[in-house]
Amino acid sequence: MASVVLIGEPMGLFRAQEYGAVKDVSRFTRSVAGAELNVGIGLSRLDHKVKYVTKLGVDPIGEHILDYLNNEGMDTSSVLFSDNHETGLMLKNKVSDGDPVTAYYRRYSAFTTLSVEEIKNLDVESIELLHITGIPPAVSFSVREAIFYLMKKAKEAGTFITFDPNIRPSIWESEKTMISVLNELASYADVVLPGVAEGKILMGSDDVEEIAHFYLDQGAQVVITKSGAHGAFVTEKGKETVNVKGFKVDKVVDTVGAGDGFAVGVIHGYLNGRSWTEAAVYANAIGSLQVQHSGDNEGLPTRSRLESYIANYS
Ligand code: KDG
Repeated sequence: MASVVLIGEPMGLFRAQEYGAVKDVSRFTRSVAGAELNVGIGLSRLDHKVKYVTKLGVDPIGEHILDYLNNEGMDTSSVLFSDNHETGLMLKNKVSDGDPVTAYYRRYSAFTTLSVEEIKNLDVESIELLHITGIPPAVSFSVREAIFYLMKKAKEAGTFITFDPNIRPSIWESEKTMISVLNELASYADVVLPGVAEGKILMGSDDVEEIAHFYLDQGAQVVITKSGAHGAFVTEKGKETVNVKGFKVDKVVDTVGAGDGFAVGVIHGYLNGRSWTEAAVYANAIGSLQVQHSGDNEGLPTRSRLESYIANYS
């Protein structure tokens, strides 16, 4: 049985093989993307039992994604299929510095048609952890409803919930809605994982203490705030904030997926009974491994790779 359930939209990812704007690129490499999928892959590589819930189109991209998930050892028994909507796509440019630009082809994707009815029987009561991010509630009203339904059901059952706001302003109908939905979803979570820049948008401050106390006051037990090169700030209810330093890397190849790697580390720490500051060390380590790769999940380590990376880091 799965110990972690994730729900999200996977996409076929086409990564540019040449520098420049995507419109000018002629060579791409195909892989897979999706924030929750990345977290699921990361946890599976660390030997956790993961169920990934999604809805795919019956098309070559959807088939490729399903094979990919199965090869990564994830439980795909709750993956659904749409007969008349396609799997989403994403293009990403190649950069020598800074964040890549992404172009989405996902507006009427198969995943956007997922409904409460289709996930009603999903077991979130007897699992150890439900991980939710802020991307699915942006893609359609029916998915938004399904995410609220699952979070409420998990909360009532006492299932541990981690939440990464993962803000994607370009796919929300308005910034106001994005802020109110994401902050409401965060109020169901035991752990909230905002970035400093996300805090600025979601609650109007980039001050780590203010961000943390906003979510603690809403009900979280711990807030772990990501601050890029400064690492992570761990604020547990009733305790002082602790800064857990980041891992320096020689060359950042691509920042996409680093936040997902970070979530993998936090969840891995929790499932292994570690303290939140120890979990943040895993999180920083995995985030730093992921930014050294151009794919969205290719840098996520196995358990032995993670342990040796941390042990040999100086
Ligand atoms: O966090 C990485 C994700 O952003 C990427 O894999 C694609 O899910 C994705 C999205 O919607 O941006």
